[in-house]
Amino acid sequence: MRQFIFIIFILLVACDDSSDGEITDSMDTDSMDIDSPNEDDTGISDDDESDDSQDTEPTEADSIDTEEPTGLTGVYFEVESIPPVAPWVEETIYDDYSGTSYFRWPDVADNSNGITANQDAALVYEFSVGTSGTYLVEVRGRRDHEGWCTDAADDACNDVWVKMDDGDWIKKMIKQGTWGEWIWDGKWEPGGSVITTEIQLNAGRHTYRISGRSNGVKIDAVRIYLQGTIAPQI
Ligand SMILES: [Ca+2]
Ligand SMILES: [Ca+2]
Repeated sequence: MRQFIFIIFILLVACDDSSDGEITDSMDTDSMDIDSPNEDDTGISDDDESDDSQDTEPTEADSIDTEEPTGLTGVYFEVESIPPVAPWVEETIYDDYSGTSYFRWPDVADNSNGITANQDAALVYEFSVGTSGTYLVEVRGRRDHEGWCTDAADDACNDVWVKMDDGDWIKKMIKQGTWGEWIWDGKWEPGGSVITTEIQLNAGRHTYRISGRSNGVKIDAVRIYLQGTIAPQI
């Protein structure tokens, strides 16, 4: 009987060992399962790092956009994006202007042609393009039969002075045969010939200046865009 009980005891101990082994195996399995989630965590962590780097990249891109807009081929800006320089006057009398207002060059010239010869009232506009090439420069403006221009000739009351970067001041017209309506005019007169304004610009920052020439001329907005592309809108 004692031998039988001892054998049962031995069997019970053997079963416990087996049970411990199963638990140990199970723990090993759990341990592997834990390792596996850890690896997944590492993967998630990588994803997080990836997200972080993605978060960083747009910031760097924004920085690039600010300094040198990659690929940008056109800009549109309102003349009133900067304060008027005297004697330029900011007005909203004639509607259908772009943006919030326009600038008028008042009747300051007292010569027979109503022309200001110097360019000391320059409006200075900074802009950037991201593509080097030939650009068209157009100014939106108008002239009206009023004040000094009431009985002015058809080629009067329509000119401003413009200057790109370190170039010369050049007479630019806002005319196209019209009175009393807003128009886009891309013509200027370098060297005595009226031609389309085509300027070679490198990618980067540039400065465009406008000063008054003709009594009564009004300017509203400017668009500068790569030749062969669609003119930028408001
Ligand atoms: Ca003229
Ligand atoms: Ca405007």
